[in-house]
Amino acid sequence: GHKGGVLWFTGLSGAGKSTLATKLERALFDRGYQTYVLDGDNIRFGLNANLGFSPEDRAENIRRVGEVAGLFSRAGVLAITAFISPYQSDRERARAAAGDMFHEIYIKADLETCEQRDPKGLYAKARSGEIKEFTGISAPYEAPDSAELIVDTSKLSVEQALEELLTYVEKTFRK
Ligand code: GGZ
Repeated sequence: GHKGGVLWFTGLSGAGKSTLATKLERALFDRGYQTYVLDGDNIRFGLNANLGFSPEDRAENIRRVGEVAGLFSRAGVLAITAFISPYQSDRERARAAAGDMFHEIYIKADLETCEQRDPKGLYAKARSGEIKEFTGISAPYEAPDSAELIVDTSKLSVEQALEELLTYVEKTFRK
């Protein structure tokens, strides 16, 4: 079996958080893990549909996600969260809400890399001013200083990044 817990991904838009969360979930399912991915697609359109991207709204977004992830964790599920979560203080509060078994994972890619990828054209819109308060362009990103794991997606392939994550999960949550 495995322990419940929270894999808290943080990083810029385009760093690979959702991609890796989804692939990791699939790989862990094949290894008998119970997981649940929380990301913008299932949270920002539902539970957090009333929130935008001001610092206050991001704080509330992350606060709620931290609470929900904590519920999954205490139910024995491995929650994988994929939010930019740009503020250190919000991540620390999520850590406190989720209890021990909270593991902060920095999905790291520099701004230049993310902006070149720009899969949804959001960086271009942020540069032109069409999107305000965009993380990395017109809103801050505070890189973690005590992440349990750093996965550098500007240097690793998706497969290599996934391998690092799988190794970490098996080492940390297998029992
Ligand atoms: C950052 C934004 C913004 C602004 C819309 N700033 O790469 P995506 O598109 O698919 O994922 C990003 C997502 C970020 O939502 P989070 O809930 O993860 O943010 S936070 O943790 O800061 O609350 C991006 C899109 O929403 N998006 N506007 N202004 N990202």
